[in-house]
Formats: sequence, structure tokens, C-alpha cells
Amino acid sequence: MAEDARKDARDLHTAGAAYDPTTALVVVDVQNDFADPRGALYVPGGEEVVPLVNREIDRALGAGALVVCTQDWHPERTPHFQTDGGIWPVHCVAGTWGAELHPGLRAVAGEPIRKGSGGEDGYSAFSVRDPTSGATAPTRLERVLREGGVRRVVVVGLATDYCVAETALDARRLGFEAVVLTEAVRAVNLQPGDGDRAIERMRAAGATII
Ligand code: VGL
Ligand code: ZN
Repeated sequence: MAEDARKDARDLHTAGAAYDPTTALVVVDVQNDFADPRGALYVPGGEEVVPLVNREIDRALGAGALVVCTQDWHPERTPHFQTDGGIWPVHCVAGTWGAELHPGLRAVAGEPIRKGSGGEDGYSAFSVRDPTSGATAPTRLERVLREGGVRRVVVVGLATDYCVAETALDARRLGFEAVVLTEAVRAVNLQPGDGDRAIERMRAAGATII
């Protein structure tokens, strides 16, 4: 704990999170539909996170930390979308421009973790959830992290109030330390204040908010 406190204190001065081989950087859904102003579910300011996320990727890789990217990856029809009873405009349809990682994002080795491809809601990078039955199923993220000896995750990307929040909350439930870098996340804010409330939920779950 003392070591973590020192690490976080250091973070505050150097800007960005601290990385080591037991830390993983999880880059959540930095995709055209969220990060490009022309995107179908553009998150205000989404493009601003790209250089900050790139800086974190460089720092993480330089310190021997794992870097994992995620992609929201939906079929054309899913109850996740307004067209089929859900709350979202059609976005991140598998194989489309909107689902591609933002072209300014630093390339990272390894397959991105794709969530939602079976028509589920895939808010958390750790799990997907059938919106009809409520049944959840894990993605491969937890296994990848455990196999890599990871005990701490740094979460950046889009969107604070959905995929970033659910990823950080699941990380805490699974016993990982979680750090959220607020400068490298942006919120949808369907309701004003959703992003700030999500940050408070993450903090209440034991995440470190930088
Ligand atoms: C997301 C809304 C719908 C996200 C994904 O990546 O935060 N938000 N699908
Ligand atoms: Zn989605």
C-alpha cells in the first residue's frame, strides 16, 4: 500500500500513470464512431484523448507493461441499438469504418479485445452481457492479464460513463488495482454529470483517480 501511495504521488507530478511489468494499460474503444466528430456516437472531445493515450502507450511499453486495446464490435442488428429497442444509435458495426481504431492511435501488438459481436452489450472489457436474458460471459481479458502476471490496470479511452467505468469497476471486482487517468477519458453525458458520477462510482469502488 505504501508503495502504491508513493507511486500515485509520483504520478501526480509526472503526469500520466506509473507502469511496471505487473501493470497493464487498457485502451478502451478509441474507435472512429466514438473519437471522430463524424462518428455515429461521437463522444465530445473524444479525439483529444488520442495523443494522451499514445503517450501512455509509449510509457507503458517502455516500462515493460502490457498494453491491450478493446473494440466495441456489434452486429448490424442488436437490442443494444435504438433500431432494435435499445438506447444507442447504430455504431461500431463489425468491419465498418466506425468500428476501426482511430487512425491516430499508436499500433499495439496483439489482437484487440472485441466485445458485443454476439449482439450483447459489451460495456466492460472483461465481460459481455445479453441485454435480453442478463446473462454475462467473460471476454479473454482477465485470462490475458492473469497469464501476464498483471495485478494493476490503468484504464484510458472512451467513454467514461460506460465502457471505461464498467471496465474499471469489473477490474476492482476481480481484485485488480485500478487507475483511471481522467485527462485521457471523455464522457458521453447523455444526462449532464454522468461522467462525473461515473468517476465517483469508480472512486467508491477503490479505483485511483488521477
Ligand atoms: C460505449 C455506448 C455504447 C462505450 C459502447 O464504448 O463506452 N458506449 N457502446
Ligand atoms: Zn456499443
